Amino acid sequence: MDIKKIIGEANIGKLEKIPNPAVLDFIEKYIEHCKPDSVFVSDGSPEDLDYIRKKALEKGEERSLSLEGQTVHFDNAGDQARDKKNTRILVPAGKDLGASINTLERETALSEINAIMEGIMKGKEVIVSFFCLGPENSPFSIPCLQLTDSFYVAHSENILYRQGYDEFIRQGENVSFFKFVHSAGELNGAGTSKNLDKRRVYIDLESETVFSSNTQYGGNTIGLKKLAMRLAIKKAVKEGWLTEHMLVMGINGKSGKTYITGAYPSLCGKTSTAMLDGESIVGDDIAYLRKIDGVIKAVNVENGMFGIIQGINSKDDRIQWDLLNSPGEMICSNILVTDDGKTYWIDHDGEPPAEGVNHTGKWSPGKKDDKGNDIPPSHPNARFTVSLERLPNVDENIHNPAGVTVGGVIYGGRDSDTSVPIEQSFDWEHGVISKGASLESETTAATIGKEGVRVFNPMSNLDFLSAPLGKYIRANLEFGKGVSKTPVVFGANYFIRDKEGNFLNEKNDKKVWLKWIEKRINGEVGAIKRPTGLIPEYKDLALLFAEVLGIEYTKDAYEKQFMLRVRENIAKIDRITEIYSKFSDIPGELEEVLFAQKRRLEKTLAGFGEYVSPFTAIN
Ligand code: SPV
Ligand code: MN
Repeated sequence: MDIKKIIGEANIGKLEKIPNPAVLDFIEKYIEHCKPDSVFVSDGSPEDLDYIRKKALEKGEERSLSLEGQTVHFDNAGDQARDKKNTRILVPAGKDLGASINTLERETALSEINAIMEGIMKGKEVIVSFFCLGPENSPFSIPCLQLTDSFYVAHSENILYRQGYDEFIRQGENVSFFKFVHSAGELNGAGTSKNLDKRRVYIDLESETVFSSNTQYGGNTIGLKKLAMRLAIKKAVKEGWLTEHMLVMGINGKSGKTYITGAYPSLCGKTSTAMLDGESIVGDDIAYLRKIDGVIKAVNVENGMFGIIQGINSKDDRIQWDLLNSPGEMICSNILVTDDGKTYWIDHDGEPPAEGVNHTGKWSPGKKDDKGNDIPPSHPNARFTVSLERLPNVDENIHNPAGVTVGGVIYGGRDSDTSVPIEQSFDWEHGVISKGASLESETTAATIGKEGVRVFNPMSNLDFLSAPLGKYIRANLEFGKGVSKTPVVFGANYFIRDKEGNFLNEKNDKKVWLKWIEKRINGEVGAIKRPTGLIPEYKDLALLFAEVLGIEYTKDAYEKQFMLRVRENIAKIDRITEIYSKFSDIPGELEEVLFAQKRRLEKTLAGFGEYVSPFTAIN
């Protein structure tokens, strides 16, 4: 096989400009192995991006929608979310990363994935692209090389990431870079991955390469998203910085703009928080945090968003609604599309159309699955891919190579019965341990499996860990030390319910919580001390609800939302300590902090009972 001939002269010309020989070696190796019929090297120029856009349509991987620039892509009905089971971190024989991480012995895994990928691109064109994680030319930048035989994946990456061809040239000969090889594998008549039994996402930490096969769903295929995140967590823990499943945003207040980061598991309000109108968005999913000159700085690793299209309506999510209803480049996946290219999704305004097409094929209201359950109009994990530049509230520092200064950090979960909507922790250590490392969340449609099951999800990063949990927690604890101003840590929970199962908050209440956070960081309001942290005072929230949402916030609502649920909080600590007792390398501080919290709660239980109103002072 004459590799150079397959790559072709024009492509070779583009590759020769990159001074790092490892780039060409890698490309040649995997072309030889995966055997595509042809190759397209993108240097990120407008013409190259356009070629990829057009090919995605031509090949049927995307179809045009009625609004100019919008397309739809469908994944196989069995390929709608991240496949945790078949996503493995490769480790050398005998090495153990602990129970929380799905590993596979490296040599075995590499031979398995090599066999799966041998000749997998026959009959297809492979797209070679260069990207940069984080802003270019910055201490945060990580160059990336992607090979994929899916124009949908390459197109998505062109929307979601900063182009990196120039960064590869700039960084010269010895740059180390992340590498991704993806193939959708054989496609069925509908153009979706057919051999889902051979779906694999294998992360080789040693060579910083990720292999992804027989899948199209973005979370399994878009190399720079969760695949790179796993490589970056290992790198960060080793080098003393953080890779987090976090939004980055600015909150406006009397003191100007304060930047915060926020970690929430998938489908728990991260994107809708990052996009709140009146505030500004730097990023909605993945952040790198570094200590630079004693100051904690964060950047958005990405340049676009892969947001969930569920429950977006004109009332609750104005910015997202407007975006979805205006022309401009956007890929929607796994929504409902009518004959005339109109779109619909779960909890869209108005009634669903009489018929349309979704990831299950032809759809009309009442369509049932094999088990006789109603199939909703769109998949609950339907997504839209769009550049952040298109948002009216994109932050001016999104590409700042120095990042933004982090004033606060939020850890948020989906918790129906334990945590109050918003609470400040006593200090960094208390926050990292009792909010971050103790995060629990009910499972959602973002991963394959049952929904609504309470699972442990430290820092909302459990699915992506590639370093032992204890080392990762240690890295977080150390990160807050030796800085001139330690970020203030908060816990958030938008999903607290009453005994009857009714949500106690409206979707927009988070606007108020954020304003309160901003005021706490800047020392503008007081707080009430509880065994679990510091909660807002009624009077401050009443003012904020009136100011921000124009509504009256009743004492009754406050009392219900901020009621201390003592037994539930004790039970949570018991669950968490039980989980951590199974690990050998957990920092001792964890047990100390949680034990002290349990003692405070037990004392409260003895003195005040199981449910304590926020109007009751606890000394
Ligand atoms: C998530 O599930 O956390 C996402 C989407 O942000 S995915 O790309 O699937 O990871
Ligand atoms: Mn995510």
